[in-house]
Amino acid sequence: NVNNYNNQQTLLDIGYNGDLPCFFSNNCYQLLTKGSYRNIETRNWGTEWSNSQEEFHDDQDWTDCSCDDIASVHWYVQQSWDYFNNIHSWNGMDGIGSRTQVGVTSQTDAKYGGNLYTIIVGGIVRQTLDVVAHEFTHGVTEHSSQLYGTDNETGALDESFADIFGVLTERYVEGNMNDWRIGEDGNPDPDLPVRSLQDPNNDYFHYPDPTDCNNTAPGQPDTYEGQFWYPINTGDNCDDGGEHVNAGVQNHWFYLLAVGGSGTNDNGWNYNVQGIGIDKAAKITFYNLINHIQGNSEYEDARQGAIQAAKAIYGYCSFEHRQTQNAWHAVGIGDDD
Ligand SMILES: [Ca+2]
Ligand SMILES: [Ca+2]
Ligand SMILES: [Ca+2]
Ligand SMILES: [Ca+2]
Ligand SMILES: [Zn+2]
Repeated sequence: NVNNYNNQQTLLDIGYNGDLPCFFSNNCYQLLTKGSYRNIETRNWGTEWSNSQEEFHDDQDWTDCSCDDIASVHWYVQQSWDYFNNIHSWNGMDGIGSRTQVGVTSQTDAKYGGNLYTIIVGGIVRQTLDVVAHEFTHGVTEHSSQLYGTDNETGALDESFADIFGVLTERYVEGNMNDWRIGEDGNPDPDLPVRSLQDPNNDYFHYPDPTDCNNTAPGQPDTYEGQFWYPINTGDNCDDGGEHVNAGVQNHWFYLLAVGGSGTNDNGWNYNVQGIGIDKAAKITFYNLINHIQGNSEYEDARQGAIQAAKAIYGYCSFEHRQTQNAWHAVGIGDDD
């Protein structure tokens, strides 16, 4: 696993002199980070936080023991915290630095546990940086916009913000954008989901088909109500109204806004987006999440909020404003500029 803490020695050498900085008391280090802004505790998950076991080690080099995996997860959450704090001045999940609790389990799983600020992750294939950062972002969406726990189009926006900031956190750590996928470092397990912001229609999606949980969905849409769009509120579903499926629309909007692209979408609309760069696209996306998105927002609201964000940050009729509008047009929502 190339993203394991054990194999991140170069990065750690730069940032932490080879050590994972942790809380120290009674001659023991604990997977608890209470620095000037990070506030994270990681435990071996039981059935709930109160019966989960704390993890201790005799020094700050956690690579020489079976605690390597749990230490890696703790480090990923530190990186997620740092990304939001250092790039967006957002401290922790709620912006005011409340404790994030991380439970590491032997089950293959990755989820955000709701209003207890808890991430639960397990199985080496899910213990990867972008997946952990995705779950951390659910904590941010819950406490900033009340998005977490919603379904249908609103749930799709929640999943999309988590995918976008998951990918951006991995980029923040690696220093450049190597990959627009999320979940790829846990593979080659063929049953686990991998989503691509660049190419949502790809064949490595591996998510249950909302209309038939025994089958795998063929891919995600890159166009609103286009190919692979899950028709919300029709029939059975096993994905809260196709929220992981329909996330592809905003995911691809972000990609096009960042790097640009031209072509014809599933509606037959011609589009031409000039990329404004990943950093500016991230700034617009975060501003939208914090200031405009609400617990009942749908795709049209996400479009309007992003355009408002681009105008607020870069000015009316700025290049960034126009490309934000063009990128939504490209994914099938609204006119171009
Ligand atoms: Ca050691
Ligand atoms: Ca949901
Ligand atoms: Ca990735
Ligand atoms: Ca990767
Ligand atoms: Zn999610």
